[in-house]
Amino acid sequence: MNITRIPTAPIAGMKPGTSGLRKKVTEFAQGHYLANFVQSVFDAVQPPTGFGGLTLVVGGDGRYWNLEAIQRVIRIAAANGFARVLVGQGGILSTPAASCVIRQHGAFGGLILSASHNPGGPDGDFGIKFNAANGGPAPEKVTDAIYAKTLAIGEILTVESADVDLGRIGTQAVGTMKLEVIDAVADYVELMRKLFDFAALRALFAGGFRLSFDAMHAVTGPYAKAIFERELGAPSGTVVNGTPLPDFGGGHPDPNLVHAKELLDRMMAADAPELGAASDGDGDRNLIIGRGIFIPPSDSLAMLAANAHHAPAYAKGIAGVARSMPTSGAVDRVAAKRGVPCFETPTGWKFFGNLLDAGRITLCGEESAGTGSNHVREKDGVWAVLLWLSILAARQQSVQQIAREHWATYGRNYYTRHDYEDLDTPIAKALTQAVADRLPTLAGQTLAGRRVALADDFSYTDPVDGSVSKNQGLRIVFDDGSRIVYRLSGTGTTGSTLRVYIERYEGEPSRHAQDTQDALADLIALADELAQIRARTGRQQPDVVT
Ligand code: VG1
Ligand code: CO
Repeated sequence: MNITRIPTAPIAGMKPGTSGLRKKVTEFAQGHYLANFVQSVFDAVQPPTGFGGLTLVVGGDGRYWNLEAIQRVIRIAAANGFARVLVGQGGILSTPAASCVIRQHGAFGGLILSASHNPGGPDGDFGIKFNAANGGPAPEKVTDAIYAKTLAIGEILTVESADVDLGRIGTQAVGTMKLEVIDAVADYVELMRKLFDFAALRALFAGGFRLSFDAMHAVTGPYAKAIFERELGAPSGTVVNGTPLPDFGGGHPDPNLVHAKELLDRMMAADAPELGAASDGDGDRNLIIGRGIFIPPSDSLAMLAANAHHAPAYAKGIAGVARSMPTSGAVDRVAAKRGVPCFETPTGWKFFGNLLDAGRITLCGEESAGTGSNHVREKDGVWAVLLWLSILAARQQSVQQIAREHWATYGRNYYTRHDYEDLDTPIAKALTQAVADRLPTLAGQTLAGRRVALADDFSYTDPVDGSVSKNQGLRIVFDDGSRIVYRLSGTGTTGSTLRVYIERYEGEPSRHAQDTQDALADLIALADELAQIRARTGRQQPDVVT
């Protein structure tokens, strides 16, 4: 095999502490930008004995430039000595499916090509990240090592070879490396069959139950069609926008109430289906809407935790749960009642990995519409819908009834997230710095009629390996459990995005009927006042309210 050594210079742009690289396609397509990152990953993770005998999994969400990027990754993997690369047919693997394939095939790790919920197309975003042998995003010590390599890289190894045929299932050779194109959905469907009672779900659909699943022209289409329509017998048309398109049909594959408005409107109509759901670009997020009722992701996590035993995989109960710090405390109340531990981690799925690997938790989730379990090491959109379906099948109640009963039992965590997108980075940084500077003076003060119990910059010590992650979000916690949290997004590609998370607990069911924004009005006003958001950014309101 002829290995070509291409001299290169360090690249800028990987944010330390993030699991990969997310940039405009135009940036990725320039010169050796992608190759630099891929080589940096291999330099950082290479075992002392090299990659001989090891398997790498590669797949993406089908966005613009996916196929080109995969061809390049394959050549670099061959030159770096991998024995085998597994690629999903057509270059497709949803993020949870990639996690599943890595685990199922005992791979060394995988490269996932996706910018998740960010828009695609020639002017859109692209991304790549490395997942380890457990199927999960690389932990911080690995991403730190990758980052260090991106600053020091001098050479890329690649081979000169023709493009492989990604449409044909089977084995091809790239130099001395075996390239296997695999069915992109088969392993994943097999895993779902083990976790859920497909016969019971088939019976649910046979009884006339209606689901509307919006794949948002992104990667979950093939998975959703295979599972909901073919395996479970839901009528065709259950999956809408089900063909992955390179530009996601010009849309923004982010399953929130703004970008999944079509689904929201369908679910609020008089003849709405029983359950509505949507997933994002790479298939790891989920939006859940029952007929006439939106279920906030933090509540969905709590409801799934409270009802998981209705699915065979979780019938024996759950070991524990975890949520990211800005996620509402709804799941904490379920854990307390069940007598299982609840962990509070920083934002990002990689922080759940150790807890899942150690068997300390079974379910976990984030307010950003990510829910998952120990079945893979990524959040999983289709899985969340299957768990909801299992619960609806077992309880024979509507989503509304389940939600109302849940809130009556556990109380309700009113919760909202306000996003201010594409702010000038210096303005966003100055704003959070000013809040950080004020935090020490806030403890003990009374604001909006509540006493501040805690005001700090969240820092996390991993209970499994003791590693410490600092600066994970500014939080102001009141003695009644209400909270205001400020964080800057780590996944945006233009300017800075400020996220403000606001929460209040209401234990009294008779006061549960309120609109969320009304229920939180005084805290929303306080959040603006404390950070001077309108004054500093010039924005009169957030771009996205969830
Ligand atoms: C966002 C979400 C976070 C999620 C991350 C990756 O990060 O808030 O909860 O883990 O996206 O999700 P940030 O830093 O922009 O707030 V995905 O669907 O892009 O893999
Ligand atoms: Co995603």
